Amino acid sequence: MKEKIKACLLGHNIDTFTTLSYADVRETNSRIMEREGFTPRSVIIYLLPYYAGECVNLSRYAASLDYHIAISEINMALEKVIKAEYPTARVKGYGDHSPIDERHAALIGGLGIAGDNGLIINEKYGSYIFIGDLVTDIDPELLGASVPVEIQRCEGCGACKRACPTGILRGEGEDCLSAITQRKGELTEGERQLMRQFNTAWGCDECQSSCPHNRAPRLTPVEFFYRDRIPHLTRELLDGMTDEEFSHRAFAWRKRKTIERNLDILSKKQTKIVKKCYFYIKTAKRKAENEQKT
Ligand code: B12
Ligand code: SF4
Ligand code: SF4
Repeated sequence: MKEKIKACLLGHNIDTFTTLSYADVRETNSRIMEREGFTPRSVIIYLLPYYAGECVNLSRYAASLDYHIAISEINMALEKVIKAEYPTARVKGYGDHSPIDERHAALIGGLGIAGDNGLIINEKYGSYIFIGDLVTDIDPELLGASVPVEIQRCEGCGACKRACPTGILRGEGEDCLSAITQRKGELTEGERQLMRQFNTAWGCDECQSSCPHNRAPRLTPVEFFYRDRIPHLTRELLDGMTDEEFSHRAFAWRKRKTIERNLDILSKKQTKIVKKCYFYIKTAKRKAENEQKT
């Protein structure tokens, strides 16, 4: 069965996965499985690399279409493979709102090491990966479940902590800049300034771009992340999106108002730059004219 799972994931260009016994993972929300109505016995956990190039004013993950779409496509394919072998099996796929601690499962599955920035770092793809998982009621032995490995940590070089704009990684700040950009409603002037300073309309990558494990990031082989990619989001692009197109973006879950607010915050920075440029041009012109006169 594990070979079939591997072939299915490789069909989606995913080469990093493992299977674990549910007894070995850390359940963080038992109500999810109660609602599903089956006893979880095993888990498939995989990494989805997403680095597809650099961005201007969006974090790297947010330039691509919403990764939840990719994860649910993959989970559906995995479910098909499992059901073909075990037609009565109960299966449920997740990505984010899982009954288990996904990062912990990826770590004990040996898929990466724990970074001091709170992220999983994979040997091949660095931290530019998402985690997807599928819970089943199949006997873990039948899925070839791995024995959990000891969790490895990064070398603790401190670069992510130094680079963190809000200081939350140093235990100083109140919130993560990524969370600030995703918050609805009014932001404080300090928060708006941070967004301008780090030129982000959605998310934050500072603790990732500063990490030595991401120095030469490998481009994702997953085609999904290149589809309709927007490295530089403008108000024109956003306004031109139909509601259907908008709903596929990573920033859609907070509705249009939030991302519009963020772009407005950044546009104030551009207006400032343009004003500054005009000021310098004017001063230079005046200086030249004065020099000609004398
Ligand atoms: C909510 C959430 C966020 C929140 C809170 C982040 C956090 N660290 O908990 C915000 C919006 C800030 C966020 C930001 C990002 N996220 Co996020 N996020 C999640 C989500 C959906 C749930 C995490 C959670 O709340 N767990 C429950 C809490 C209680 O568990 P915990 O982790 O043990 O919480 C402790 C610590 O995290 C810490 N803590 C709480 N808040 C914060 C905030 C920060 C910044 C830090 C460092 C620590 C911290 O205190 C908690 C109690 O001890 C997970 C998916 C998942 N299921 O894990 C993705 C997930 C962790 N996020 C992911 C990503 C990619 C990001 C960003 C890189 C996106 C971006 N470019 O902006 C940033 C990175 C920020 C960072 N350095 O962690 C990926 C990480 C992949 C990887 N390589 O490990 C995940 C696993 C999603 C996925 N399916 O792949 N995220
Ligand atoms: S920047 Fe250094 S301390 Fe931070 S996650 Fe990367 S290796 Fe670890
Ligand atoms: S995403 Fe940005 S603000 Fe959040 S922990 Fe990383 S560097 Fe700090």
